[in-house]
Amino acid sequence: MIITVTGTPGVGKTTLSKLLAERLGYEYVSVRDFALEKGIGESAGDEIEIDVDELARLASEEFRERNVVIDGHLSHFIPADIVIVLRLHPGAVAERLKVRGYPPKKLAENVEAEFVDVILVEAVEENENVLEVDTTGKGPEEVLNEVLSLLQAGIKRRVGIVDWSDSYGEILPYLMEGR
Ligand code: DAT
Repeated sequence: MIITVTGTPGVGKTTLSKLLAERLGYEYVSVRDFALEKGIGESAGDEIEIDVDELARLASEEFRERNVVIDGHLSHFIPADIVIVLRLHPGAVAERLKVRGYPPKKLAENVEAEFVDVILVEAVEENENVLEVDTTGKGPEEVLNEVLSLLQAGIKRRVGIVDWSDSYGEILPYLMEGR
């Protein structure tokens, strides 16, 4: 079983993926580490650029017979049994990325991406089985329990559960600062 955990940077993918892998007894895999190990990631400053077609091909080959939770904002390009898309209010994304020291332009790009559902849209284009989970105001254990309940109930698709349009006024200063 391959479960991928995706979402905008800062939404809590790594935190959830590790908890979920531990609870299910699955292996935890980071897309970044996998890509570097396989030589399909190219360094671009502090980030890496990954060839997503190669990522999908090599990950399918590698994890076909294994139980894994794969963490990364490109993980939804990997063929999976279930894709979990974590969502977080864009204002909260901005706060987390500020704490992480993101420069204004990169921060604004990611806040805007969360605002307009970029990763959710990509995920539903790639896979039927997408579970969207709103993490706003929820601690890691609460998010974990929500995901476990959905998996245990056998729910394979749940999308369209958030609407960030009301947050525009709040995120506008970040967008302006990143121009
Ligand atoms: P990502 O992997 O999506 O970039 P992360 O797991 O590294 O995100 O989390 C980003 C920061 O937010 C990190 O300091 C841990 C914190 N965090 C993660 N999940 C959280 C939650 N549900 N509630 C509060 N803080 C959380």
